[in-house]
Amino acid sequence: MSEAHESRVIVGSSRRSFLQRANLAAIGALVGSAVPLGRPRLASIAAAAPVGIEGKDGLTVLSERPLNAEAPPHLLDDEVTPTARHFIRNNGIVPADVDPAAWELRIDGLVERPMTLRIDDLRSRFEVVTHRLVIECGGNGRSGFEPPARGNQWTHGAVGCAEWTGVRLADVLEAAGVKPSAIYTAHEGADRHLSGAPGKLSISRGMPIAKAMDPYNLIAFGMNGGPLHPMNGAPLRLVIPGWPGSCSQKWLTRIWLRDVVHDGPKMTGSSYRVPRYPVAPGTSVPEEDLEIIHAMPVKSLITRPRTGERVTGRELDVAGHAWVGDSEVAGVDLSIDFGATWQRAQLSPPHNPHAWQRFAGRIAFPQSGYFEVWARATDVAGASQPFRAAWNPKGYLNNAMHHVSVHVG
Ligand SMILES: Nc1nc2c(c(=O)[nH]1)N[C@H]1C(S)=C(S)[C@@H](COP(=O)(O)O)O[C@H]1N2
Ligand SMILES: [Mo]
Repeated sequence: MSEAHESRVIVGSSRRSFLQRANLAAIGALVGSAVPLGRPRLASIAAAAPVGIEGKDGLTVLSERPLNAEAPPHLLDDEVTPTARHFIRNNGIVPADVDPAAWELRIDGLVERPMTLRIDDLRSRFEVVTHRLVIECGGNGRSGFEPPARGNQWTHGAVGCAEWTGVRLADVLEAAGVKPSAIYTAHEGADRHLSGAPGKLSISRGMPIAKAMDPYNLIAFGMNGGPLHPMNGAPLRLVIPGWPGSCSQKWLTRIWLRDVVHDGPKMTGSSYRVPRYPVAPGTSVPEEDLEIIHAMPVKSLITRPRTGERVTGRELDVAGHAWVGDSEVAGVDLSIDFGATWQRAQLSPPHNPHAWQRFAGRIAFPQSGYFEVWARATDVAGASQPFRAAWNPKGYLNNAMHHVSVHVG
């Protein structure tokens, strides 16, 4: 897919706009009341008054209501994704006037000891830990599918690896006492449905108990040493690395344990579900033939150089990150001849399980001219990124190889 891929609205803290001048707590209300805008309209607004989001910098806005924004690859070069560059994926109306001291999380359903916890209770009753964890939207890369799938047309940037601070979900579930009959979690947050209907959830997803007990899942109240950004779920969220970002409920208010596969909004139908068998592009697949996405596939992103760059001399340093659902990346290879030959890049181990891994390589070009640098990650089980990912009706799991183009000489 082309990096030039349209210049949508760029948001930056250096630019002034009504959202930037607005009080943070009021952003949700403002975003919620914004009129739905199509892309042509966004473009014209960009010329007049660029949309800004306080505390975010350089993100490309895909939609304003709900607010969805991603980072271009070259802004994701940091090993720890700065809060300002972590993508935003909202389904509903962001809660306004959030009071962290009064925030309550309810743990109920099939537990021995249902409980309501404030953030202070989480801090005092459980061990507080900090991990670097990848959150990737299940629809990241959707814009690369043909025929196109409906939904946010994410390119490559609906992914980030921030440093999250909180308590282990597993510790809290153990304290509540998971009953043997529980098989699935169900998550609820305080954002309202876009329709504004009271009590209607915009999204409520869950996961099997085995995944819920992953010691790296966090109930997080901190991000990169500070509080959560309001758009990333302040004051409290789940971080469930390795699985579709939708499992990581923001503005978390409730974890409900169930004896059935959770059937909340965005768990059923075509949401976060893919065909059980290979289908031809454009096929309409019956709902009963779709299955819930679990771990995300192996993937990598070239964050240096920025695509389109001019290379002086014949050598180029290439760098980026690689990650994979519940496993580890074993190698990253680079190609400048469209996959005819590959050279191995250096790959760092993850800082902790579920963190992305840095790769770096030096390319020597045989001559001047136009080149594409392609990257391909392979996980420890031997699965590699494909040139093209299997088409599916909602455009999930696009882990096709990323590339940047460069002009040498
Ligand atoms: N309450 C709530 N939680 C949510 C969402 C949402 O709309 N509401 N979006 C989900 C989806 S689809 C993704 S990919 C991640 C994105 O997290 P981020 O916005 O912090 O990047 O949040 C998830 N948690
Ligand atoms: Mo998502």
